[in-house]
Amino acid sequence: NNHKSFLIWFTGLSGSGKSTIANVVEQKLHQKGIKTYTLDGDNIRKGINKDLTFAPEDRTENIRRIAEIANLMVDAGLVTLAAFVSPYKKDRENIRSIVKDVNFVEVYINTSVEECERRDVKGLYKKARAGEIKNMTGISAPYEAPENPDIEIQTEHESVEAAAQRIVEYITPKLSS
Ligand code: GGZ
Repeated sequence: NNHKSFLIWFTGLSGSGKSTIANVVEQKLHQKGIKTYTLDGDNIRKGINKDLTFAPEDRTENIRRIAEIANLMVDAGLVTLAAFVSPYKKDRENIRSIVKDVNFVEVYINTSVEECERRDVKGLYKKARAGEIKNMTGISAPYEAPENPDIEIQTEHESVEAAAQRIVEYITPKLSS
């Protein structure tokens, strides 16, 4: 088990499919005997970052802390996956400077806000439309799409399985180089 470690960073709207795809990537890496860890809203925003809101400056701090934690995990030899909306370009650029550039793979989960709103898995879009949630990305807060992601997934045109397979194929040669 002497592979290189990576940070695979998933960015996209709420409900775009980041965590779903990250989980399948993780299963596929486990099948290859690779140890991974996934950081997401469930284990970060409920714990270490529970003091942070969705205001722009708090999102920036959220992403900064996650990048620092991910950097430690990459140092420890794990293939680390991170699934966060991460809507600001400058915050995502900052991740690259915290984690060494060569160890960073940016995956843009490109699902339209119309489709995310149709899915509305957690009912957040409905609440945002009703004004019960402020700063909802895609509705009342911006999402700055990546211009040059390493991988882009259009979930309206590609299955979860195919997307996950494509990500695994992208990183596999890098694990041993
Ligand atoms: C966006 C929100 C908001 C607002 C709560 N805007 O689909 P989810 O539920 O599980 O993913 C979203 C998650 C976003 O947290 P992140 O830490 O990824 O955001 S950021 O990177 O911008 O800091 C959503 C839920 O939290 N959620 N309110 N206003 N998403």
